[in-house]
Amino acid sequence: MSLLADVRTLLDRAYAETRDQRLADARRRVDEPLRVAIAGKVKAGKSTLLNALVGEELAPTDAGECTKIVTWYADGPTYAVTAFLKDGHAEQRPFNRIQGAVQIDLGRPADQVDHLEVRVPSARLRRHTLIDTPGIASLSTDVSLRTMAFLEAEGERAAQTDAVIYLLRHMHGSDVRFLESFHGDGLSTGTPVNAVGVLSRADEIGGCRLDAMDAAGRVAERYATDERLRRLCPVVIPVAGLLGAAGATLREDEFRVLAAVAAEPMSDVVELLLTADRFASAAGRFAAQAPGRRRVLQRLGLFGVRLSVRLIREDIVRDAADLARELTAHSGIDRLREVFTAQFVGRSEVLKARSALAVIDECVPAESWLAAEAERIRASAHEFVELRLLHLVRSGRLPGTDDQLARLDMLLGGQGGAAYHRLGLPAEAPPARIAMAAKAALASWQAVGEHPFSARELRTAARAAMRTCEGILQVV
Ligand SMILES: Nc1nc2c(ncn2[C@@H]2O[C@H](COP(=O)(O)OP(=O)(O)OP(=O)(O)O)[C@@H](O)[C@H]2O)c(=O)[nH]1
Ligand SMILES: [Mg+2]
Repeated sequence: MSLLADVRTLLDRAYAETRDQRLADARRRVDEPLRVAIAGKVKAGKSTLLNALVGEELAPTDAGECTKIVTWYADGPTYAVTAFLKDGHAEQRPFNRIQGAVQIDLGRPADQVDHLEVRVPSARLRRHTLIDTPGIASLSTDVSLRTMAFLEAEGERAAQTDAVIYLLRHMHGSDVRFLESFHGDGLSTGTPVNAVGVLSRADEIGGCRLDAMDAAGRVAERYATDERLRRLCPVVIPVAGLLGAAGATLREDEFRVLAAVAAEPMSDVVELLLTADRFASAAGRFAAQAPGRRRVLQRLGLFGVRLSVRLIREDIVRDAADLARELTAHSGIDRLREVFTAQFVGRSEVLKARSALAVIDECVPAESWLAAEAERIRASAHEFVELRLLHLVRSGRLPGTDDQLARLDMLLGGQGGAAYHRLGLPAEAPPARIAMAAKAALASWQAVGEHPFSARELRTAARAAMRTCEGILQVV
C-alpha cells in the first residue's frame, strides 16, 4: 500500500475514535495541493515572487494592512476571498483588484484575522497552494512572531505548511538564525529537507548593472558553499521576481514607453539610464513622457529598464511579446520553478504524509495505539527513512567522504524525486540507462555497506541507499 494510503486510513481511524476536527482537516488536506510558504524578511520581495510564480499580479506589494496577514493563494473556480478569523469563524470578504493586485476589504481590525484565503482560477496553483507570509522584521516583533508561529511546528502544534521557499537578500546573521530556528529531527516541518532558498531581488546586486544576474549567480554559489547555510537551505537560486512578474504581465503600452526611450540618440539614452532618479525625472525635453517612464520603472526596476532598452536597441526584441519572453528568461523564475517542481511537487507524498502524521501526534495521546501506528509508519516507510537520512546528511551528522555524501544526498531525492534526478542523469535518459546507473549505484553502496572500515552509521545509510536503488530498478 502506498504511504499516503496508509496515512489516509490512519487519519480516518483517528478521527472516528476522537472526533477531533483537526484530524478531519488533516484528512482533507492529504488530497489537497501541497502547501508552500514564501518567507523572508520585510521587503525581501516575497509578494512579488509569488506573483511571478503564478504569472499574475495578485499579491499586493506595497504597504497596506493585508501584507501583515498570512494569505493563501489557491486554485479555485472563480476569484473569491475568505477571511478565517481567530475566533474560528470564516467569512467571505469583498475585494477589488487594483492594477491586478487583490485588495481585500477586511471590515475589521487585522489582528482579528488568522489568515486570508484567495481563490484564483489558475493552472499554476493546481498542484500547490502558495502562501504569502508577512515579512520578518526582527525576531521579536508581533508580525514576525506570527509568521514564525505559522511556519514552525510549535510545541504540540503541527505546522500548516509542507514546504518553504526562503528569500535571502544579502546574507545576514538573522537569516541564519531564522533558518536555524527550524530545528528538529528531520521530520518536523521547515527543516532543510523541504526548504529552497532564493537570493531575491537579484537584479539589484551590484547597482543594477547589466551583469547583475551573473553577479547574483556568483553570490548564490558562494552561499551554497557556506557550510552553515548549506545545512539549512542547501539550494539557493538567484531570482529577480520583479522581472519574472513583469515578464508574465507586460503590456503593449509599457513596451511603447521603452521603445520610445530606445529610439533616442545614444547619448540621451545613456544619460536617462544613469540612475533611477534621472530616468523618472520630468526635467528637460523628455518631460512629457516622465509619467510613463515612472510607471515602467516601478514595474521593471532600473535593471529591467536598462535591459529592455538594450534589447530593443540591438533589435533583439521587436514587440511586447518578445520582450516579455526575454524578461522571463533573465529573471531566473524558470529555474526556480524547475527546482520547486523537483523538490516539492515531486516529493509531495512524503511531505504531505509528514505534515499529516504531525497532526496525529498533536491530537492523540502519546501512549495510544494510534500514536504507535503513526510511529510505525514513520519508522517503516522507506520515504521517511530517506527523509531522515537526507536530514542527517545535510546536518553534517553522517560520516562519509564529500563524494559519498553528495551522491547520497542526490540518491535520497535531494535534487528531486524522479529516478533521473536521483541518479544524476538528464531528464531524457532512457530506461536502460537509468537501470544501468541504478545497478552501478546499488553495487557501490553495497560495497560501502559491507566494507569493514565503514562507520556503522554509514553502513546503515548504505543499506537504505541500496533499498532506494532497488526501488528504482523495480519500476524501470
Ligand atoms: N528591483 C527589484 N525590486 C523588487 C524585486 N522584488 C520586489 N521588489 C521591490 O521591493 C519592494 C518590496 O517588494 P514586495 O514583493 O512587496 O516584498 P515583500 O517581501 O512581500 O514585503 P513585505 O510583505 O512588506 O515584507 C517593492 O517595491 C518591489 O517592487 C526584484 O526582484 N527586483
Ligand atoms: Mg509582501
